Amino acid sequence: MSTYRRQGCPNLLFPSMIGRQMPAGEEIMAKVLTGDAIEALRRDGFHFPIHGVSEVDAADYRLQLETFENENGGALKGSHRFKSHLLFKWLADLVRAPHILDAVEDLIGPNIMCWNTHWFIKEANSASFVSWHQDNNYWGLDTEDLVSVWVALSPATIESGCMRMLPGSHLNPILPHVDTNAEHNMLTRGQTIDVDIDENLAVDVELKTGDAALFAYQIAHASYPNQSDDRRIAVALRYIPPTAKQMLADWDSAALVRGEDTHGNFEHEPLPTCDLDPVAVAFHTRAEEQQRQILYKDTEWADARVSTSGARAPY
Ligand SMILES: O=C(O)CCC(=O)C(=O)O
Repeated sequence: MSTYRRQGCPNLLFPSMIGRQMPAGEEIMAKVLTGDAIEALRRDGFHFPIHGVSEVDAADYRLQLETFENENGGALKGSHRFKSHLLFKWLADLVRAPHILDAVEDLIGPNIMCWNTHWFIKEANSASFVSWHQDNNYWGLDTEDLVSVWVALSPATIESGCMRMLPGSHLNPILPHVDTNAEHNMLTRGQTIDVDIDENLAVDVELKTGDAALFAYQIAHASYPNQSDDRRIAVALRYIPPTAKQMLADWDSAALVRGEDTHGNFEHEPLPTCDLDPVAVAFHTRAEEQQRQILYKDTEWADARVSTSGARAPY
């Protein structure tokens, strides 16, 4: 436990802390994050490392992932890279792990929904990269309180193409983005911030296997190709408070992982009882299709993976 004294800070990163009715100057008990960590998240928009999973568990999860890949035609394909906590039991358990939820609770309060899980896998010596972007530019969620917990299942180093973050960029309004659809860009539309980023100010988020980084919905971040001989494997867990709303679709879903759903804005996702549990897989098919429609809204792939002109969506 640590205590955190709230400063008279008008630019609150996580407004739910106001919802916790913490009068200015009073102390709250944080469950796991130190005051410095919370302050870093507010000031910089990210904090790392925190404990994600043990090295033994990281190796086991990697084995389970790679076994699934080997049995299903190779590297995890697009539809399996989103909302995978509905497919894999170990991931359903990880998004509910008390030590991770304690950290998220310190930031957004006791009612927590897991909205998504995203895989970011860069093959060894591959050209895959992630352009500079802000997640709140395209996920459609009306909240400033989304917290990402990015868990490294292999080393994230400068050589392997770790994330880079621009401190304080979460305090800006959404910056203009363009869709580049660039080859090797891991983002669905190659979304790229359309203003110059001063790379000298960026911080490399290097993580050991099993460690995790916390970051804000609005932070500008990117990553470069993997020049190492191992795969760079990460899964990002996305948490929201129930006050969040989906603005780009009439329907969206999330798993209630702690506390209560005070607003009913998301259909609750089932907890899989095993890998590829048929009930959860059926839910995943619906939820992942909705994700696709949100991500490709206003493009030729808004309605189907293959457009009327015959072009296949990148994912
Ligand atoms: O894994 C990466 O390199 C980028 C991750 C990312 O963009 C995200 O988690 O939002």
